[in-house]
Amino acid sequence: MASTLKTILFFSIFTVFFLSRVSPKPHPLDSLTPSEFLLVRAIVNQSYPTFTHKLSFQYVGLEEPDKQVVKSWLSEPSSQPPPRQALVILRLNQQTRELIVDLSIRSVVSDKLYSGFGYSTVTTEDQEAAVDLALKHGPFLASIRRRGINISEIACFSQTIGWYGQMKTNRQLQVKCYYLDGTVNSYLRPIGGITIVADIEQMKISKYVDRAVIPLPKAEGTDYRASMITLPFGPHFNAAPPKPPGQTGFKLDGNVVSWANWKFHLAFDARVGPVISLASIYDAEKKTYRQVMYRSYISELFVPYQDPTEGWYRTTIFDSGEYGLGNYVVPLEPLNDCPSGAVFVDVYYAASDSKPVQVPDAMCIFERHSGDVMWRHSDVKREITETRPDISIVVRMVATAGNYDYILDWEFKPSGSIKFLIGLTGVLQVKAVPYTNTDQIEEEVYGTLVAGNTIGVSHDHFLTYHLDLDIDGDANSFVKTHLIRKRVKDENIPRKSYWNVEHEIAKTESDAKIQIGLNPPELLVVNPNKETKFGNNVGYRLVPGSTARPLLAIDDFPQIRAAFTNNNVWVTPYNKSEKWAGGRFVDRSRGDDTLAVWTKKNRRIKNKDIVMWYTVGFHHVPCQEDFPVMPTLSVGFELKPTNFFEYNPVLKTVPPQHLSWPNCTK
Ligand SMILES: *[C@@H]1O[C@H](CO)[C@@H](O)[C@H](O)[C@H]1NC(C)=O
Ligand SMILES: *[C@@H]1O[C@H](CO)[C@@H](O)[C@H](O)[C@H]1NC(C)=O
Ligand SMILES: *[C@@H]1O[C@H](CO)[C@@H](O)[C@H](O)[C@H]1NC(C)=O
Ligand SMILES: [Cu+2]
Repeated sequence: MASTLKTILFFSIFTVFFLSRVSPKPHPLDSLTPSEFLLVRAIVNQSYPTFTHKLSFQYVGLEEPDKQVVKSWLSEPSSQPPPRQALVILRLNQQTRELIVDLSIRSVVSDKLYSGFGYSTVTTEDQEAAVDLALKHGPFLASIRRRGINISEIACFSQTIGWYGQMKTNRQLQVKCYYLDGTVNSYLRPIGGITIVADIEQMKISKYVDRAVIPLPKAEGTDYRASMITLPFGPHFNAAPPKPPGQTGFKLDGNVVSWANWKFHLAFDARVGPVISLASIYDAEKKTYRQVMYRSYISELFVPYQDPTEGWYRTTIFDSGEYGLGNYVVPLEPLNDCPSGAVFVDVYYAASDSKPVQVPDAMCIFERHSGDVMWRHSDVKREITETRPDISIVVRMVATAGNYDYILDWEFKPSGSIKFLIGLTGVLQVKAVPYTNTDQIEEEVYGTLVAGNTIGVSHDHFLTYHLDLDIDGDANSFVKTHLIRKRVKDENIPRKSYWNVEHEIAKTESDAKIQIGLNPPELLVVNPNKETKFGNNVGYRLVPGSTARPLLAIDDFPQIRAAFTNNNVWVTPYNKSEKWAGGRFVDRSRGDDTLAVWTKKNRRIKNKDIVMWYTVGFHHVPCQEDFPVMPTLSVGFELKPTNFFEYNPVLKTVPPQHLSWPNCTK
């Protein structure tokens, strides 16, 4: 991350004068640096020189050290950090290889040919190759002529195609084309009626069908640039008052963020985007930092479209496993994407030649003054009022997955809560139809007519979070607190019923597969070996947000591949290799390496190092307001301390000193 680089630069200039101030030590969980990507490239090239091999780096990321190694380093940070290693997935001479490259001894320490089903994330080059093949394909050019449109105004994008029971699955991508000609919105004028599938290994079009000429949706009304929108329009906003200088409120030491009572490590990965590790919270009573979350990230993002026709049925996307959520990262715009006082960090990922690609201002960290109340009370006579504003720290990244923009927030509150928020905005995936009014529609159209000749196709978003909680240590249990209706037994009491709680400790993985319905049990991760003064096990509770589950048939191919969404919650014993809920090789996968398959072993999870997987799901029926760019739709969930502290951990916070409130009228 650039902040590290800048800091290193700063300190190296001044080292001569301030020898005691050393640059922040590299942390074992830091993302790979630009020089490390280049080193990976050089080391791999020694084994497979590019002039004799056809070689492409599909993924390069940190091979994380074993948890115990990281933890023992943490307990003695002056000791030698574990060796830096990279996990590298190569496409080499039309085969997939998984390498572990040790950067400290500069050699490949493991090199395995992968012979299972599925392929790694597609690269930009793969995607461009598919588009190039389409744009050079004679029949496609003929289709364009047939429609009387201008080839130079066409923008094509490629998409993964899934798996539908075929015995043989080559690396193929489908290509969807759109017309610009008067719009800058590349996703709203689909050229309908055409199916194009490209084989990106054989480098040829493997399927081409032009079924019908369908009217093009109009360019009019698709623009979203302020410069093209007639103002004045809608509500006017005053610029937020600038933050007084020096009020970022948090400290960044290398990639470790400290703020209020929180401390955590921030990293970035091409496949999953932001990775927040080693989140711990200072307990003022115990005068120590206590572990909460070892590692958290979005392990998969599944977006199945609900149009089963020839041109659309393949569109069931796994954004993390097929493309890399981190590969979608975009620079954030100060003040609009992140508020004043935000600190921006740059990130790097590897291109298909393992050269580092820099994305400036890719993540921001800021203190959020939400305007909400953290806690308050007025006494009965209204003589005492104590109130504290809710202030938190947020880490944000935006992933622009082609048409969609996902705003991904990690929010840490002084009360101990961690909130995971997802904001959905951007442009719908739309389909061209002959209709300009719903009263003309007599067939199933699989979505909503959101504009003339334009169906916003119905779909879902399922985000599966990997939440490796380590509450006060590794050995944890998963507890379901059921709320049970009971009858009153005492005949002298006129009340007939009440509810009370029954705790159930999950023994094995099967006990921890949860579908959240009405009145769900409270779901906790506790440390069964640590109690509060009053004898409760210390824990954290999952407060679910949107809990939609898949509506696809369980035996439908996309759902077999996405079986990890069949439950809202799963718990597994910690296993460093089980990182990605959809499996390692998701493109064209067959569902044989998902969370749903791993948990069939029904391993013991009681009083063990465990990982919780939570899927935030929602169904999206598009509406006209989603056109041409949708207003942000927010969903999320929360992890909340539950008997973790002895009492309200923010009782003793003092109200902030309100130096000036420029826009507060009293
Ligand atoms: C790979 O190594 C060969 C020599 O073995 C060298 O000629 C070539 O430039 C190297 N390529 C890269 C990308 O480092
Ligand atoms: C096609 O589009 C290109 C680029 O926008 C433009 O220069 C050209 O004049 C167009 N041709 C026709 C026949 O409209
Ligand atoms: C760890 O995960 C890998 C990949 O799923 C699996 O092959 C291995 O058996 C697992 N180890 C244990 C102890 O479950
Ligand atoms: Cu959507």
